[in-house]
Amino acid sequence: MNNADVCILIPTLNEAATIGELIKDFKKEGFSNIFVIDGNSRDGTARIAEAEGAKVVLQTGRGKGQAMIQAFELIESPYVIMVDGDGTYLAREAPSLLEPILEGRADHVIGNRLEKYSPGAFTKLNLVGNRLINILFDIAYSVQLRDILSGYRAFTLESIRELELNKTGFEIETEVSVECVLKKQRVEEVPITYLPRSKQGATKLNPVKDGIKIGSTIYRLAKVHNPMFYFGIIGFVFILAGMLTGTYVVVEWFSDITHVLLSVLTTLFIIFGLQMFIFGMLSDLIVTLHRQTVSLIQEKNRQNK
Ligand SMILES: Nc1nc2c(ncn2[C@@H]2O[C@H](COP(=O)(O)OP(=O)(O)OP(=O)(O)O)[C@@H](O)[C@H]2O)c(=O)[nH]1
Ligand SMILES: [Mg+2]
Repeated sequence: MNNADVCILIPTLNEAATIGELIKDFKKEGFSNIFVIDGNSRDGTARIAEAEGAKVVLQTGRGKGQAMIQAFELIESPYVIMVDGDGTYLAREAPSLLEPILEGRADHVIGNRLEKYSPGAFTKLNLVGNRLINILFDIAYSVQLRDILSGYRAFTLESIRELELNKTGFEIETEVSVECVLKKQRVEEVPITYLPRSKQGATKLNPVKDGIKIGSTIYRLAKVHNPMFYFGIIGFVFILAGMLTGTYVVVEWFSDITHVLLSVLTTLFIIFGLQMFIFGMLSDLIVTLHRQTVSLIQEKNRQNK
């Protein structure tokens, strides 16, 4: 493998403070095939990147996800390293991300930030949010990944093109991780350094708003993979509501007060909740049978090759 076969893909939105240095660092490591997909930055990011010798393309839509999806269509190199442009990742760690792919062990490598991050790299809220999101992901997909939201990854062009990606914002990393699981790609994690964002460049991420969007993406995408989880949560919420109203009705009944309407509501809550569990079980059965059929077809296709 030649380093020219590796495309360093950097999405940027107003990262003038760090983009020049980042490109220089990758060049020092011997990577000169650098592709910046810029979100029409107003601080001269594109100009700086071009002056440093990167290929710069302006994204046609909005959001990090749209930029990534556009870039995946334009890249021609067989290997891709994706890295944020805010100077929080180290170029010299790129070879360790590539290693599992070049050795044929993995299709997709995630740089795990959560093992050796610098003080101040994560705010408390971001750290808690990250952990919660990874736990939710593990429960929904039964895959132990530590850092699905990492912005430093390596993959083959072939494997990324296989994924069905639609998310335009910061949910893109979640969607990539989910799709890797659904497409049965071999995903590996490698510990990396994570540095604090430079003071000059503002974050584009809103931890609460984007955190909720990311959480709901994991949940909604789980419908086809783990329907018991998807419907089970709805069922649980309704049964819990039914238990609360039911307890209130019974307690009041002991004091000779009867709540007819609330009793009806309680029954509806519990029946609806139980129905959700049954939906979950049936969907689970369908998904399992479907999976068996698909793997049988795949096996037959392999035998025919
Ligand atoms: N092209 C493009 N890039 C974007 C857009 N939004 C963010 N980015 C880039 O995506 C990368 C990640 O964004 P950040 O704001 O650093 O998000 P984060 O790393 O999750 O959050 P912080 O911890 O605050 O840095 C950076 O290089 C941004 O410049 C966008 O709309 N378009
Ligand atoms: Mg960042």
